Amino acid sequence: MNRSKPMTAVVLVLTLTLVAMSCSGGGSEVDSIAKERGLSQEDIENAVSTYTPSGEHDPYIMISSGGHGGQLFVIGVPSMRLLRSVGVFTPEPWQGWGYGGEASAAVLDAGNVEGKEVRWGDTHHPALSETKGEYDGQMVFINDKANARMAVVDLRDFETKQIVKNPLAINDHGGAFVTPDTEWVLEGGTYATPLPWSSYAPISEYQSQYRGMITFWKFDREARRIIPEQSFAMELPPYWQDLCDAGKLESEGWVFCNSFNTEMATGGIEQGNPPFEAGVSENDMDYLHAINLKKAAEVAQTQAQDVNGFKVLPLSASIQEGLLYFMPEPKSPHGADVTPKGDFIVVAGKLDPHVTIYSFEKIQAAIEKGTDEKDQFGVPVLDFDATKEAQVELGLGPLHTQFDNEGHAYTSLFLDSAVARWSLGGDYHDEGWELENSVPVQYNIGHISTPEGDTVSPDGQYVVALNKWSIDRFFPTGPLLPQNFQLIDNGVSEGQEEDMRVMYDMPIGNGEPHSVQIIKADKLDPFEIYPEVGWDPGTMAVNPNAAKAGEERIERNGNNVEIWSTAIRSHFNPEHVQVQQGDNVTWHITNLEQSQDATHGFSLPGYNIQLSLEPGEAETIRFVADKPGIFTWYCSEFCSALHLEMMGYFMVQPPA
Ligand code: K7E
Ligand code: CUA
Repeated sequence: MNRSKPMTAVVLVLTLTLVAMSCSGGGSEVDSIAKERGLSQEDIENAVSTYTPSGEHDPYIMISSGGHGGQLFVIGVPSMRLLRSVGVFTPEPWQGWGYGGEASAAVLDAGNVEGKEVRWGDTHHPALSETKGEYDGQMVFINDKANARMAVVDLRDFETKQIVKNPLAINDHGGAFVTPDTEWVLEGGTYATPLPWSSYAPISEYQSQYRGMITFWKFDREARRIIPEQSFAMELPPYWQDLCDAGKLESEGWVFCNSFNTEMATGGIEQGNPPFEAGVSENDMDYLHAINLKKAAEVAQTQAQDVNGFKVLPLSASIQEGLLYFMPEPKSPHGADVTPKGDFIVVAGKLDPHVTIYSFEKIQAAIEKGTDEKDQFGVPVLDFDATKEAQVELGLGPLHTQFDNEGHAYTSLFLDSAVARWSLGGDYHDEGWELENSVPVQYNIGHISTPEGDTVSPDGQYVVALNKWSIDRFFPTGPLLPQNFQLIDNGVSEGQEEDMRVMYDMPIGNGEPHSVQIIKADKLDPFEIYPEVGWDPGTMAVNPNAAKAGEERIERNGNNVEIWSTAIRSHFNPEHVQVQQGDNVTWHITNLEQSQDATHGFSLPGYNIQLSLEPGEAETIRFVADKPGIFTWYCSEFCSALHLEMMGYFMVQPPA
């Protein structure tokens, strides 16, 4: 619930009283600081509402995509302090992610695309794992739009444990989204290609050869891994499926996806064809896809076909079995967001100033009733008016919608650079479907997020606007500028509805986040140190072959050299490693530390090796000592007063 709100209010009142008191008393420090810095009363309120004293933790944690930086960010709310980044698709040296350690190499290699190393990703939509439609704080999933991959991150150590490459698609956008108990992780495609994309077909055969798809990755909660063999995809018409959302409560078992380019435009501006931007926006309506996932999972058991080693339900089977229905939706929509009770789907059309709200009950009734209308692929099209519940005019360029605990929805308005607050009808809010308030943001907002805002029980108080352009907000760091996350007070408290106000700007200077989710901090229970010394984060278990204290050694077997090393403040053991040029080196290193934050680095210059060994962690590196010379390795994490002394000599002797 809204626990910190009254507290914030109390602090605010106290401070303002202090300011007022001291003003009358001849000028307080707060007053004079504010005056000196040119801060308004509202600035002071905002500062007091977001300032988080040293040692205080934020009540919410925001998990942010890192855009084409290929990472995740972990940010405290309301302080908007960046706590860490998480290497996902992109190597990241601080975390030793992708710089020699076997565990990270295995994860990154699993994301290779048909044998090609791909070492970046375009992360769009993080999805926290859910239990009964509530974030459970166990995992987060994130898609790579560029290469159609899905990553699995464990929130016990905030490290990436798995990357799976979609064998059908070369790009995705409708992911990651999870079903209410995280049995399935959704990955919808975007730009249609032949299925799989690696089977060539000329673009002149677009309508017959190119297809869309949505993939349902099976998640195994015990193993904390996606199981590709139990996953399946649905073949879809070659419209560009965009964002999806999983049904919940009332609509659990269903999935809803937007699409655009139902025109099936194929571009070719250089041949005098309309450019994609025009060609895909000709029709007034595109199709909202409603998919019966529960039934599809059953049908896939018997009717799926093998495509590139992956189970795919042919479109004909989905039509035959009643797994797929379309509803017209205002053209070029973007977000499809299911309301907290699962009773409505909110669709925002980039080119339409309204949000359109569909009723799950009406959709079911329309399916029951049946329809003669079909698209050109034979997919039944339900009647727009029969399935629509309401439309609310919000402003220009509505994209994404999130919810609060008092029956409101918040929608980002890209073209208006604003956030709109509106009331939900049904039994959410007495006002019915109505625009209440909007606040300008700086600038060009994309996604939007509220605390637990897409779960079955959203919190309130905050809205975070993810702005694409920051323009004049910060010092200009050359022509490339950061994105701007803005923290907004939603203006709603226990039935009182006031104006929203922007409280804080947070520049994001690394990648372009698309979407975030905000979880209550007390739902997370991360390790302080790894549970046992010799821990392999790849398997989340002790590695029986990890180096142990007192058993450090170097063993040679022909030209294979195996080293068991330990690290503890402030030395490695051993400190000399002598090999012959051409030797195969296998090096196990364990950080023996048992105190929080006592991380050691292991950097071996010239060999592109850099590990981050958190307390208890064990890593293994394998390489060929192909370059002769004297290589000084050292601990790259400033761990102690004698940190510079924490080093060793790796001596590679050339043949005589
Ligand atoms: Cu940028 Cu969700 Cu990929 Cu909208 S998406 S903004
Ligand atoms: Cu260990 Cu620096």
